[in-house]
Amino acid sequence: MTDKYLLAKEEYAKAGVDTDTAIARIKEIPISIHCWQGDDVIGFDGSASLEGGIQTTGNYPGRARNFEELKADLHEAFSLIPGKKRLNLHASYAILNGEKVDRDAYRPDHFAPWVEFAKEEGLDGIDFNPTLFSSPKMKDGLSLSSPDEETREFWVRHCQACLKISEYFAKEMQSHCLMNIWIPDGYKDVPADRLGPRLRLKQSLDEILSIGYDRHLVKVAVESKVFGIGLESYTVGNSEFYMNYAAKNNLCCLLDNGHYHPLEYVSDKIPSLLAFYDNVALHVTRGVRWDSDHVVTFEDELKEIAKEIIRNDADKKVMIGLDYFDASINRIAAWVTGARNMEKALLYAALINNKRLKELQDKGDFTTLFVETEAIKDRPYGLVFEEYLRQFGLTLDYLTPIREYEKQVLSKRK
Ligand code: RNT
Ligand code: ZN
Repeated sequence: MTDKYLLAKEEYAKAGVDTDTAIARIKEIPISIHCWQGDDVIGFDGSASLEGGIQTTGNYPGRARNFEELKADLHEAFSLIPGKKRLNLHASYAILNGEKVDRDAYRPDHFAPWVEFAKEEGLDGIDFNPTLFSSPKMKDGLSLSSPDEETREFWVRHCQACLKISEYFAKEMQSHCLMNIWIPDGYKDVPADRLGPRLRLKQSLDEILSIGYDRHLVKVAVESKVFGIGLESYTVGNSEFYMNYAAKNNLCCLLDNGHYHPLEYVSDKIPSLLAFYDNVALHVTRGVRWDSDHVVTFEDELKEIAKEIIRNDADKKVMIGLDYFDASINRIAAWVTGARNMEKALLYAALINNKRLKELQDKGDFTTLFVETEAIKDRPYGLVFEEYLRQFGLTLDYLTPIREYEKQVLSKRK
């Protein structure tokens, strides 16, 4: 313990908050780190360009081009991120070793090297995502909602294969696997039929789930979206569609905070879902004017999201994953900055005397509530975060080791 920390501890004690308890609490909350920040969402199996209405911009040198490089970069990032970590993989990161196999025939053994890596890194678990974009098997930009039966069935089989792979991850890691389904399906212009595609998506999801899976091992989530680039007028899997599908089929909703109207807040949606669901999954990102997937910064909405998790004791109910991809800055710095900010926000929320603030609200003492809420912003949470880092052998400076890695490794990738 440093003197700085002891000073902070005293300050927080005055507000009725025990900083040691807050630190211990945050240590137990895993963050699922997305593999796709390392290579601009390209993967190892599909087309070299990113499709499906999402975009990475920038051409910062050093992109990971294969499993070995991505693994090394993730290792570097993990070494600088404190706390419990999980690995979030996409199916397009299968390790095929030259085998000619389509996405509908992927097997657990194509991911065995990832399991080995996750165990070596001491990760808490692996989460998984079927990849229904950047593929010649998409037809007119559609997958599970395609009117072309062959296309639709291909993607149903892909998701079924992913369920098996998810079960494999859960068994190997002895921790559940969150399998999240997101599809880009939609239309650039006003459609002539809005219901048909949704009924086909519903049928596809029914068919995927019909193969059965162990619900203790695999938690299936569905991720809605409002629009994508080139798909501005209509999205098949919108919020109402998936929320109802999840409720009726006992699945989990995944909220990506880039996937709503800019004046809609995911922080406000979390408690609504907690009133009905055992779990809520998140893709934490930062949309700037659109779903731009900028690196997560320590901004107000991130703090509000963290507060909803912490003050509702939803540490185990809300499954936190990151989802951003910035190719304009050092990709490892992007990973580490976003992940540290997520943890810092959780710690910030755990350093609030939430019980007292709730009481003030219920008593109707909005003046005291307002003044005390403002006072929180001046407390030395940074010093507590520094102590949290120290307990993992880390410091605030993560750029120096990243620059060194850049010099030794990334700059040599030509
Ligand atoms: C796209 C969704 C989706 C993807 C990842 C790569 O808008 O957010 O989650 O970002 O699956
Ligand atoms: Zn997402």
